[in-house]
Amino acid sequence: MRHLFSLITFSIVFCYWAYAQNGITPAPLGFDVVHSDVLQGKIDTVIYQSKTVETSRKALVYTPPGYSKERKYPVLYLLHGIGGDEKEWLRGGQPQVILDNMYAGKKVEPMIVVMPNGRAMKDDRATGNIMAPDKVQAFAAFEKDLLSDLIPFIEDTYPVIRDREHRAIAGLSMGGGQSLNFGLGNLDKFAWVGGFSSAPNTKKPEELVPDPAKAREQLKLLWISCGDNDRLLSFSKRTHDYLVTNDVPHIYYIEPGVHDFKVWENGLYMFSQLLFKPVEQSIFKKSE
Ligand code: FER
Repeated sequence: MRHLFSLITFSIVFCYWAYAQNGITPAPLGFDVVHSDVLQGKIDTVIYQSKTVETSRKALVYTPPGYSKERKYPVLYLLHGIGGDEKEWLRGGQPQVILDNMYAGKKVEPMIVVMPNGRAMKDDRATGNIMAPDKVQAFAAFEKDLLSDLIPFIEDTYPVIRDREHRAIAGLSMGGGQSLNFGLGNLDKFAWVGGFSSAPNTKKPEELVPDPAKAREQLKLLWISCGDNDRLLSFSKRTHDYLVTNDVPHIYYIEPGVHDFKVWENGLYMFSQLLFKPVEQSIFKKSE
């Protein structure tokens, strides 16, 4: 009996450990709370010239604790939702605190995180009717601003590694749709792609991934997460279904929740831990 008990305990602990090694355990309590003994990264506001929008534009850049110009870093582009701007993640989601805590726990590869304004138009504020067609269209126009203006600016300004395997894109809601559209649409630019609660701007699966074999070969990680009570869940689900049918490895992570920062903070916590390191292929099995 004692042996049986030990065996069961061992099995539970081992399974948890094995699961944890894959970096896909949900965020623990306190992950988004400032701890006084944890070193902090730094947030800069940068201004870049956009040929696409024909104006200067703002973005926020988080550099990790211990950041040094003598090193070269991979970059995560982290995008906001329809009611937000470059400050939305900071206002609602504490990404700098989440990342600081993960660095302290050695859970994450040192990386630069860029939070742009994804509404690529001259007046890019989230004011007035945020659903107005020109404002919604500006989220699509951001693809060109990102690829032709912002990424070159970041790569000329910060010590970054300039290849697809060191570039990730993820976002929440409209930003999740953008990340899937731009990431999967530009596999020569991004090897790591994540959509948290992706919005109706997400392209139809067959447009998103017209060449499953190419996606299979090129992607390091494709992450799709959503709250189970999010009214936008169908946009993640239809993408997941197509990826399963077409045998494209990805993580589909549905958690209890709605369309809010609880899900997006957890998405950032789980996704960012997997970035820029070898991906254990067994993590894909869980989501199919
Ligand atoms: C819509 C519903 C939601 C839509 C966009 C959203 C463009 C975006 C939500 C968000 O970013 O939080 O019909 O159409």
